[in-house]
Amino acid sequence: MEKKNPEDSFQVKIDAEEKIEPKDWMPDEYRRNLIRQISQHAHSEVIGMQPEGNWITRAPSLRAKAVLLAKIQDEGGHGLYLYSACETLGISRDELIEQLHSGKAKYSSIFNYPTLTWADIGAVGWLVDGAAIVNQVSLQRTSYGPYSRAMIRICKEESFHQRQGYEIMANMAKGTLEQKQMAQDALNRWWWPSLMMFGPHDTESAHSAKSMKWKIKRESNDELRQRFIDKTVQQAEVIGLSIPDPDLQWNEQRKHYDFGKINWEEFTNVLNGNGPCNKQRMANHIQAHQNGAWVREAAMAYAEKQKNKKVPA
Ligand code: BYC
Repeated sequence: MEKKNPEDSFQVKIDAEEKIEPKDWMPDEYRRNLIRQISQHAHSEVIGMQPEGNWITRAPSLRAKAVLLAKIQDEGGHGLYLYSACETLGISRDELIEQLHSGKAKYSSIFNYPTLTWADIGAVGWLVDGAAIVNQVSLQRTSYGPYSRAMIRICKEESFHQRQGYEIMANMAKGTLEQKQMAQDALNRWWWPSLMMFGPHDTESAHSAKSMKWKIKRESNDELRQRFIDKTVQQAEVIGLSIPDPDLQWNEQRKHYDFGKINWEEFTNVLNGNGPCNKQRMANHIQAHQNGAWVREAAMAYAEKQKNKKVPA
């Protein structure tokens, strides 16, 4: 009988919706692509703590502060699940961090924008976590087992994050005129960068074809972006804010909103390190990593000591 080549058997498994687990055979390119995407995702979760952390000391009430603290801690936790999922592919945490610091690995463009007012915390939760959920619900069905399982847990927490952001925006929108203006201003500044989170249009997306074939990605950048827009326009209407897009219009034929042109030049600029906060975000991460060196050394020394401990007979 003719022997099947491993690539074919791999694709049969993928097509049958079986999960790929760490010890299973996988094409090198599948492994590389997953490391790229999962690590970018992990780095985004951790770098994403910075714009929100900026407001912990200035939260307008004890309740708001407790909620924000809990949310930011969750994001750190998401980073940890994702780094662990990524490590199952045979790369170490040190290498992943090194790739981030050297600029080889990306993190989401969205976290290179500043959080200027408290309303920005609302906009980040509502729009950024809202966009993240749309993407991540789809990724719960990704073909790689550890990534898919991490996503299931992350999605549960992200829906709380989205709601806390929407609550801030809703309260500000029904507050004083000045508060409503702050909420609208935050929406104006975060709307377009949130649409960029889904990546380039499908026709320009370098990795989509392979990622869809291998079911790393289950839906395309444009499909997910459209779903996010359709959901969010209605949410803005409910709280009386307007989406900053004069071309936004319901298309009865498509049963979707049509929307204006995304500024891809701005996106490329941010990806190339020239967004408003790229340098600051990276400098903070490098500094925090250096400051934590003694913690990693102590943890390693403790682990070593435990390993060498004699178990009493
Ligand atoms: N920012 O071929 P494409 C979160 C890069 S939410 C930066 O379409 P792919 C959080 C892309 O990496 C955010 N880079 O790529 C939320 C590629 O460059 P490389 C994180 C981007 O992978 C709230 C090139 O452009 N979520 O963490 O098929 C609070 C061509 O793109 C971006 C995830 O990462 C971008 N926006 O599709 C706290 C979700 N878009 O790598 C935290 C998982 C594209 O060849 N990731 N690029 O140098 C994904 O679903 C996919 O990676 C993407 C892009 C949809 C983002």
